[in-house]
Amino acid sequence: MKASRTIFNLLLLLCCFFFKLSAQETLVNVYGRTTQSLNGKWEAIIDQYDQGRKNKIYLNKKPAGKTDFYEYAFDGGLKLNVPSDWNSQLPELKYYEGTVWYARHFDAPKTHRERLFIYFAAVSYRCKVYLNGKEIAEHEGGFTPFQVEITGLVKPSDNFLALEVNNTRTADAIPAKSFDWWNYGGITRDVMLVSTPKIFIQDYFIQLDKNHPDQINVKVKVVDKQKNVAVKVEIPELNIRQNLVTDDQGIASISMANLKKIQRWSPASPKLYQVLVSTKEDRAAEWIGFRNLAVKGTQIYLNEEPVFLKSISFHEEIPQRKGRAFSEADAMMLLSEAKALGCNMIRLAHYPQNEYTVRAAEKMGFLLWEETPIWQGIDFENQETKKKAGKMISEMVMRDKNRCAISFWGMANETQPSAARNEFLKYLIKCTKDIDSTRLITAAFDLVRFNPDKQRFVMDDPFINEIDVVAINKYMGWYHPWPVAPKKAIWDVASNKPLIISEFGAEALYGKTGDADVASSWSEDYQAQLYKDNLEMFKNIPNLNGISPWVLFDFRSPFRFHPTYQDGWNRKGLVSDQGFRKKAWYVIADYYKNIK
Ligand code: GCB
Repeated sequence: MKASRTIFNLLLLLCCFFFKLSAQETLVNVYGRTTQSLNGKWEAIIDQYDQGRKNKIYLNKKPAGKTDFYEYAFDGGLKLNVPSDWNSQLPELKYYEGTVWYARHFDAPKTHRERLFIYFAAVSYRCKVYLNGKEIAEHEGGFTPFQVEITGLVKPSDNFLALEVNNTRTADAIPAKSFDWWNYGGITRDVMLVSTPKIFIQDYFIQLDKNHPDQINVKVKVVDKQKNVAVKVEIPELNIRQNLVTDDQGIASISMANLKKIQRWSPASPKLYQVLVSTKEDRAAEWIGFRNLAVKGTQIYLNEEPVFLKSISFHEEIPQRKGRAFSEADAMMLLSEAKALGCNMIRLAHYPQNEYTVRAAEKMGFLLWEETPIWQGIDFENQETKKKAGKMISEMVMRDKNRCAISFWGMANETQPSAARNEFLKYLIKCTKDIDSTRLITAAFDLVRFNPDKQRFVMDDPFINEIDVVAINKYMGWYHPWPVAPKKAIWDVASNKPLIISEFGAEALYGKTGDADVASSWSEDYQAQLYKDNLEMFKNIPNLNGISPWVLFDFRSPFRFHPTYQDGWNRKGLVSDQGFRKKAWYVIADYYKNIK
């Protein structure tokens, strides 16, 4: 036993040596595992000129003799909260874009569990991870999780973990050089140690069959392609207990048909079932909902009923704190305001938000649209960027594929037609469908224009043929003057598919009153009138399946220069940065209450 353990550790060490730079496939449902939090106060060094790596500050050397010295020390310096962005923690860091080093010590006492991982729920934007003086992983992408195995690298006590985190905007990144939200940097989500047995449950995908409302499909994957592993799947409330065995890919799957008593999840009744997946040594427990979602013609159906999507968007930001949202309490703050508005859906803009938000939204009965930051300005010609985008979308889909609330995978926001764009987005659809082919694929476009000859809004983008639901961002009355009265604004856009208005709105400074005309831009009255006008126009969109006003809360954005009305904020919120509801909030609340 002891010898095999030593060989195993040696092999792992070798693997770590050869593959040291790539983070590994993440465990599904990390919050349902045996974990130890590494959140808290971390030591930090601001490295504006990127000198830390050259000076090997991750070695954390201490001077030995009296004449010995190092030009750095983590102890006794700056401390930053993890999780949190750095920008909101220190006035000097508000606009900071560059490198910050984070470090902490931790103990990893031996448990009966054999393998140990460090899991990062998100680090923005790129980072290198060093453990006990060695670089062990790197990751790019600020909104998806990654993990690295540290079995064999870790000591029982006093391990030194350092992260080199950098949030410099670059043309090849995702998002790219500029984007309409704050470029928060830092270890913005949970960090934890995850311990598992040697052979553990890596992943599972459990959901209702797309076409059969009485069939649950289960696919479980154990690590390292271990075959002949006995896997048990239980859903006690449905009296389901299935014993499976893994094949030579380490996969065990089953379709359980004729299940008569499944109560399906819906926004009105967000029923979740406890699901237990176990092997002899490992066990993952969680709550999963079952529902059917489909498109027929121009209509979206939820559990065979037509559904109108009463959606809203928000960024992963707590406006009052001027920082990233990162906790369950934060998720509740954002979601309860959406609930009060009467929404049944949330477009999580413009990147995968933390798992607390996704899971709480599911419990509260929100359908979800999730997307990666393929926002305006992505370099579609760059093959490296394309690879990164594929990895990013795979990380998102891997993490959230068991959440029945997720209804739409968003491929992109406001992209312009080109051969390179089409190829890039088709690749993203493929990456998505390779993991999950059951959700509806969508993308938000802004190309809709008014054709004066036809007296109609039209759109030409052949890419809409690749997706299930077409989403349109259109700022009538704000960025675009009305070509005709709202009542006469007829739409002939993607007329053979379901259409969602995925953004519309106007900026208003809370408390600014004025007439509801152009002269009163920035006023709550103007914003409210613009909402009424748009709602009027929406009556003329025959294939309309839902709307998602932009946006629930005012949010921080370097795009917004007006000193009086914006002051570094995008003021399109229905709720102000201080949490006050603007007049337009009531227009939408009323619409959502009364729409059939
Ligand atoms: C858009 C973008 C969104 C912006 C918004 C605006 O079309 O999708 O990210 O924040 O417009 O306020 O201009």
